[in-house]
Amino acid sequence: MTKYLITSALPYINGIKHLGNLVGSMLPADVYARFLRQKGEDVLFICATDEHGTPAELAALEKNQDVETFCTEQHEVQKNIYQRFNLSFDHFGRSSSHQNTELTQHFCKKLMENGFIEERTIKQVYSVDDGRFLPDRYIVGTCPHCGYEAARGDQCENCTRVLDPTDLINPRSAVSGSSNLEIKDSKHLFLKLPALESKLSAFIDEHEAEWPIVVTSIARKLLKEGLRERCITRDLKWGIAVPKEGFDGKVFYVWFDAPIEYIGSTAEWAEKDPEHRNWKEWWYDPKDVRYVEFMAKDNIPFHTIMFPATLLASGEPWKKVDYIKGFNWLTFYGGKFSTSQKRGIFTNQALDEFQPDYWRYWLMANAPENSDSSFTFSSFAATINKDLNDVLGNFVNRVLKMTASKIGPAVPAGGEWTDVEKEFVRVLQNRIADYTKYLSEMEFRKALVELRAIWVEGNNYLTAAAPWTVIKEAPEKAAMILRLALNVIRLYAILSAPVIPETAEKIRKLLNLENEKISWPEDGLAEELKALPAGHAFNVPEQPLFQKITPETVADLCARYGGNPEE
Ligand code: B3M
Ligand code: ZN
Repeated sequence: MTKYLITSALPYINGIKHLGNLVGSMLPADVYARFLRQKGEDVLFICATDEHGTPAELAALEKNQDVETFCTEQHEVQKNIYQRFNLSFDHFGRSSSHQNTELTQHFCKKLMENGFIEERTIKQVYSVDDGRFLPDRYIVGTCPHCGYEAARGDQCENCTRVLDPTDLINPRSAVSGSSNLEIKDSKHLFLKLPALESKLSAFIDEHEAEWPIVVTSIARKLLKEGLRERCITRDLKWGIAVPKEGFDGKVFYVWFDAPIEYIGSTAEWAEKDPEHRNWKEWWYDPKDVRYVEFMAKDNIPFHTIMFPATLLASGEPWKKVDYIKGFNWLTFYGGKFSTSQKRGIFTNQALDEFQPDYWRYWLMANAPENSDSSFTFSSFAATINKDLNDVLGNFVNRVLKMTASKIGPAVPAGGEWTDVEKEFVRVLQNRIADYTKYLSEMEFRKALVELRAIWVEGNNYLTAAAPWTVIKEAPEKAAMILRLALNVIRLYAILSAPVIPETAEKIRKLLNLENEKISWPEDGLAEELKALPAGHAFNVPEQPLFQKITPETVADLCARYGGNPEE
């Protein structure tokens, strides 16, 4: 049997992520993992915080914390948010773990042994007063183009021009403000990507037909431009030490160790539980693992070139990705989400406003799969009100309340299905087949259109069958209709669970089905729709599953988060 290894791009530690980060990797990965688990597949779903690099150091500095404390705290903050979104990671690790340290150093040694690493001396800016080398963005000065006084060594924030630290007028250290800077020689390790070009090209060829265009086009473009040696070490204190003589005080470049943390996090998962001690079965020469990665498009170069290069160059049989699901951008009213400009809505804020399933549903229905998509509060409210409230919520409430009031709070017996029921079940069966196919293919927008249509079919059936009228003349028949409708509610909980797991759980509680195994309906839907036997007790909802979002709320959200109620 195939096992599924699923990884989501690792959220960077420097701050709380926005909705775009969530929908670009972690959330769709979760929907896919949940779907496969329900289908009975063996799934391992791995994520972690990406903790090294300059931005982590800078963020810690800003908070007046040492970077290790900062990362420990921020890891917990992010982990907690993802738990509240019900992201079902098997493990949410940390790239600063000892496992990742050992693995990263192991890979470096293998790459050196196999001749894929070259040592070079390069010129770096050294701050005498800080006693350290400064990466480009740690150097500030006056922009030669626009005169902005706080331009960074890599880019001027004011005129957006890309800069070299030596372009800056009056350069000084962003750490201390000192202008006592020197240019010094520094030794670094370079990964010889050109020597791996043909192997990488063959690796992309192998997957070209299957992978999304957004993924292969980026990889192809890089290969066409020609690969260059890439520096994989940095003059920083925070990071994984370089296991080589003469490299004291240097660490690996964050993008070298971050993808290795997919493996590292799996090793962390194993450490938690002796039952997982054979974790290498997922990664080292596995025979039966399908490995799927989720990420936004800016991460694609690292996952199609850099990480496979590391694995290939090791000469060891590490598992390489089988499928990459890449995403475009989610925008906020067509523009960028921005922390500094307080534009957009961040994951913690989102949870303070509404239950997680509202977000999960809107984000998956509007996932930026084939192009960018734009978040607006009006669109959000419209979708929640129509799809969740009017369609799903209404069906569940209506059926439970009507049955309880007209017959009683247990599944009624009733007679045989008529042709109307048989036709309804046939239509559902077809839609479920499509929904299942789209989820398997990770075509999430199409899948959600189908899920909604499945809910709509239930409402249509109920309207056509009209049990509230039928009950007067033919109580047996009305009972049959409601028994089927109650079973449809159970089915909806199963089918909706990958996308809106908390709602699915609420519905299952209403049906007293908390402990039922929620396996995916395969063929034989007719049987599935008889699962709830006559006499099975249910509960009447005390309040509706969802609450409508009013125009006033939309206006208020827009005022607080910077949106436009007219859009
Ligand atoms: N940390 C994503 C980012 O912050 C980056 C992903 C690493 S995946 C190995 O852009
Ligand atoms: Zn400028």
